[in-house]
Amino acid sequence: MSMTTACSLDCYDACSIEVVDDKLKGVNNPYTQGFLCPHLNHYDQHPRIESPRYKGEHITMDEALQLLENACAKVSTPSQLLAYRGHGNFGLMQEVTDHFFANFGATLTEGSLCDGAAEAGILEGRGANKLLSPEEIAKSEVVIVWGRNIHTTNAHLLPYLKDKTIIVIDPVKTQMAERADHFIQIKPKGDLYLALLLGRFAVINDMVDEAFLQEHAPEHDDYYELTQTVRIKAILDNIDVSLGDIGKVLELVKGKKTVILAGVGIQKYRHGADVMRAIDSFAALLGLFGKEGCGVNFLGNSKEGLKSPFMSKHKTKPVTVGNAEFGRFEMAFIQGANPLNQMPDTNRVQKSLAKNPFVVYFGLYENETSEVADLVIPAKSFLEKDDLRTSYGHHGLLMMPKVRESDIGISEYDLTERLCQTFDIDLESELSYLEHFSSFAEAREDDLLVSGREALPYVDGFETDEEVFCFLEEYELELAEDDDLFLITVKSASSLNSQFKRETKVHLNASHGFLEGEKIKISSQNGELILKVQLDERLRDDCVLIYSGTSGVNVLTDSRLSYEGKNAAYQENKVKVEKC
Ligand SMILES: Nc1nc2c(c(=O)[nH]1)N[C@H]1C(S)=C(S)[C@@H](COP(=O)(O)OP(=O)(O)OC[C@H]3O[C@@H](n4cnc5c(=O)[nH]c(N)nc54)[C@H](O)[C@@H]3O)O[C@H]1N2
Ligand SMILES: Nc1nc2c(c(=O)[nH]1)N[C@H]1C(S)=C(S)[C@@H](COP(=O)(O)OP(=O)(O)OC[C@H]3O[C@@H](n4cnc5c(=O)[nH]c(N)nc54)[C@H](O)[C@@H]3O)O[C@H]1N2
Ligand code: SF4
Ligand SMILES: [Mo]
Repeated sequence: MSMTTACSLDCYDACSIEVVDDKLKGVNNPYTQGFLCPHLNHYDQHPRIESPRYKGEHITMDEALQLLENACAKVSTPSQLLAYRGHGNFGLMQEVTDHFFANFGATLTEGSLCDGAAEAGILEGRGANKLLSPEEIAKSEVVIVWGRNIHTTNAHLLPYLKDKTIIVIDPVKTQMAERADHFIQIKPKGDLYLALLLGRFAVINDMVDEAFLQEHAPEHDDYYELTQTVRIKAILDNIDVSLGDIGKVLELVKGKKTVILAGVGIQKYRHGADVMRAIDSFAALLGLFGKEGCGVNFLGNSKEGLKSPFMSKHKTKPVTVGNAEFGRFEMAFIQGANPLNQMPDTNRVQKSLAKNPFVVYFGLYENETSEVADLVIPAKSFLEKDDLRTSYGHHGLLMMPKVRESDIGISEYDLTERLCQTFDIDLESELSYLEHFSSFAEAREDDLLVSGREALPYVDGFETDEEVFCFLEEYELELAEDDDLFLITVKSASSLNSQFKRETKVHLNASHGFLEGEKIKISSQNGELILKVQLDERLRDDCVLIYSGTSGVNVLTDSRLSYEGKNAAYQENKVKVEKC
């Protein structure tokens, strides 16, 4: 028997899956093109948490739920319960737990560990974060891949990029950089200046779209003035970009349908919102918004056009997810997340979790967080419960019906239903929520899309207060001149953040004099860790790379958030390396 569902993982691609004789296969639709990635090809090989546990002892699910209810009932005031939800599963029904916690009066989180800085920049400039679909990207002639590692994180977009002129801007020589028509191996954190200078030279070279600017972006002269504050030679030397690079980019995009694919790499800094705005500003000068085959694609708002049936806000003030103080609460409910590995500043998180008297971990796999939790509740996997999802990479609305029975775990809906019954909170049937979300679907040939979205985003203008594009107006950025190394911490091919097969090494090139496999100490002002070396000639001399999910990586990062967007800023700290 065969059934169709969709991958639940936090990924641009949101693939459709055919389950044939219990095996997972990629569906041959426009997004999935018949293949899945290693995570899903080996999905069933990763050991699950099979039974609930309390203080290390196995217990029944009913006992676990009873303990959960007792703990909720015992907090001195509901806001003393922190509900911390990650995106281990991207399904829309995952948020049903927010409904209970918000009604109960618990403290929820706001902000992001992921894309919040650039999203804040997009909202300021464009008023709404609309995604540019693969179908539109396919109509472009030139693609600028800016801080995004498409072969690893977004492989199903590759067929849409065939035969295009490719420009890559990245400190790492990625697979896409290998095949690019032009590659700028920029110094990390240099993007704001590069974007400002591209804008300035686009004006000098008469490449701006006057008609577009007049109608949609009237403040362009002010922006041009802002770009003139950049001291060209000193800055280009600092960010390791040449005037030739700028000339080459402008020559390649001139008169061409151009798309910029920006990834989270550009915005892992406190000033991340400004970087995105400067990139958007360059695009606006060229008139790239609202035109066929043109635009700027970041992680789009996957919820655009949907209305949540769940209560997710309450008068209790939320805490920011990037620096949540677990220790300030009497209870923490952690769902679909591994904060002890993925949040910045692991040493702080560890101490903070240790101070919390009742930590609940609700997830699929054992990890750093499940290890310290008082109560561990296994979840059902996406194959074992009903859900549906949207994506930040395409407009699909994908059904995720249950395709397997399992005795392991509990679904988010069933757990919520039990809590709502106990605490007398209204909850509708699971089916009615599934139908609610399904009602936002519109049929295309053989798949479903979120209805009402513009196929060509911003074709009717922008959604800012003045309904025009708002250029970046000011910036402040000091570029350090020390000899410390930049920390690049990005996604690996074998893991999905901390799920599946994690990387274990520190990557650097041979110029530092270390040998392959040698153990070295990496330290930042925040902490230190020891890892084995993997020599990696894709890197600049001034960078080390440690993949997301590597045990201990976030000992090096700190809890300061982005200036806008309340986002974690994983690459703000520089590091030193030494023999140990
Ligand atoms: N295989 C796999 N796929 C994933 C994930 C995973 O863990 N594994 N995670 C998913 C998630 S949660 C997300 S948010 C997406 C993110 O996917 P991407 O947007 O691709 O993000 P990253 O892999 O973090 O980084 C992308 C690129 O930014 C570059 N970069 C780093 N610093 C800078 C800089 O200062 N300037 C510039 N120009 N570039 C820089 C890096 O070298 C890297 O090539 O991927 C999703 N897909
Ligand atoms: N150093 C460094 N740190 C990073 C990043 C980086 O690039 N570098 N990236 C950041 C980014 S972009 C992101 S998005 C975050 C991600 O951070 P997290 O959201 O914490 O991601 P994961 O570590 O993958 O943890 C996901 C958890 O979800 C659980 N899970 C999976 N499916 C289900 C389900 O159906 N139900 C329930 N209840 N649980 C489930 C799994 O057990 C897993 O432990 O990390 C951030 N942290
Ligand atoms: S993780 Fe991404 S690429 Fe892999 S199957 Fe899921 S949606 Fe597709
Ligand atoms: Mo993310």
